Amino acid sequence: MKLVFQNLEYFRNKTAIIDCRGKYSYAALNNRSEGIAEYLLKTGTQKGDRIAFLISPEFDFVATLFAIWKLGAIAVPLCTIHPVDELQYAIDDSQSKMVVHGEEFLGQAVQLKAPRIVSILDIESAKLNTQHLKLIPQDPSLILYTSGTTGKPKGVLHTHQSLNATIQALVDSWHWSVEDHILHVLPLHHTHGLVNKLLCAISVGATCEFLIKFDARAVWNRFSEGKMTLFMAVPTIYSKLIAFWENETEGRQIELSKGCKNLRLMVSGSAALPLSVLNKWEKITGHRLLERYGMTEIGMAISNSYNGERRAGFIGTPLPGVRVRIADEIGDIIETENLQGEIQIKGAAVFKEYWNKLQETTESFTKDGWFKTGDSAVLLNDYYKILGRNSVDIIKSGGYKISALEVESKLLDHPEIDECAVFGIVDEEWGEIVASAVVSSFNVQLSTLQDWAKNKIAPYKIPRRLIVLNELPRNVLGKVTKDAIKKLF
Ligand code: MLC
Ligand code: AMP
Repeated sequence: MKLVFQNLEYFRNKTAIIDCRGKYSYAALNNRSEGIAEYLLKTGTQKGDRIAFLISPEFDFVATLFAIWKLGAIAVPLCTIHPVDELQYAIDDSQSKMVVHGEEFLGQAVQLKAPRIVSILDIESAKLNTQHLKLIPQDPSLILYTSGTTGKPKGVLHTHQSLNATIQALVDSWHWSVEDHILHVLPLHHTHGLVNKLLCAISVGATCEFLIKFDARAVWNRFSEGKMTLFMAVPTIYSKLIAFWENETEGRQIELSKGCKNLRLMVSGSAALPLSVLNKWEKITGHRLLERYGMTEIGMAISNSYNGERRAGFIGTPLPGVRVRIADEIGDIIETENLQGEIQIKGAAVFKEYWNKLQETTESFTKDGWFKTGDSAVLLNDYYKILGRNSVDIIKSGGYKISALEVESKLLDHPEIDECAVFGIVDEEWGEIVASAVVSSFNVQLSTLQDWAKNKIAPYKIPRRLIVLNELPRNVLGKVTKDAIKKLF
């Protein structure tokens, strides 16, 4: 099995990456990744070491990722909008030996602690002597941090083989080819941006064009140029694109809509796609969005059809190589359609373990080896439909997964907050937004809380709504009843 970074020379003259600085061929990508690998090797990197990197979505991000993989080391891509505390947590938890950073992150880099911290600009290109490096598909490749129900984020460890399983399933099911050109607007420390968009593109010799940050006008402009064949995003992005289109003049709307004609596929995932967005997007662009379902731990699992039915409100049928079942509250398998239960997954794309968390890993699987997603669904006429999540402590906002418990523990550091409860409330644009109820003898205000939280909490985790209560409602066991508080909003 050829791994994604082992095929670069095969496509050597094709354009691999376009970023804000220019265009780079597959040969240039291979050379740069060898240069970075040589530096990592000289500075003592060994197989299995973790290397963290804080680089914007651009050519050097991809070259660094492949350099790490060429040495059999484990890549830990960091979130470019996380405050220093959250970056440090990922570096410490993964026991990374080195942090490689882009020049724009120097401010963060000087505050970080790691055995070695290096700017990507200080790494010169050189030829790598790779002969003696042995890599097998079962070797660990990547740690992605994900929020869970237990507070602090967990490192999801994938192997080359598990990543490859998702890549192969998507390449086959969505007909990826060397002719494809994808517009990339998502962060690269999550599965959606990293695997579904970047790695699928590179695996087939396609072109991946990065926007450094999502911007509705820039996306519409790129569509209008007519070169893109593929687009993938979270539902919030489609909402924002629709809002932009609606604010344009009629003439301009016609032009923008026309620009989408050359695309062959537009995909939505990472959160539920509202029917209003599906319908408006189809009306505006003529594209019926293909909705699919996945998770950091399982890669992509379920998808609507490329050529066949894309059923509104449903996530589709299992992707090749993925086994799906639904289990009830006591773990019994539900065989009949239309009965709600938890989605459980088996297959080659499932992760290896939570990094250094044996107990959490064991608890996340059933005794017979199925991963318990925590998502609730039904099967109806062969298509799966997501109905919600088992835990009120997980929030999905704009495609980001947020742990309510993690936010609560940070808010409790605020000097004016005595008690707090954090939860998601439904929002048309963001799917959910973070809300909090607090007990505060000082009657804390939302704006002062938000100012205080900046630089302490990632921006998308900061509460957007606040209610001050005399006490938090609790059930007979003393547990805060978040569903009761939600009704107050
Ligand atoms: C930004 N903001 C958010 C937010 N993103 N608030 C809540 N939730 C979010 N997701 C806030 C900012 O803090 C800021 O607040 C204001 O919104 C505008 O910020 P912005 O940076 O200009 O927003 P924008 O660039 O429009 O970002 C929106 C977005 C981004 C949708 C592009 O959130 C995003 O990239 N989401 C994708 C996440 C993702 O890739 N998930 C995949 C996980 S993998 P203020 O107060 O300062 O104005 C996975 C598996 C699978 O789920 O199945 O794919
Ligand atoms: P993450 O843990 O960030 O990888 O997010 C994975 C979660 O996103 C899943 O467990 C689901 O809750 C949610 N998700 C992904 N795709 C969809 C979808 N199409 N519909 C509803 N929820 C989704």
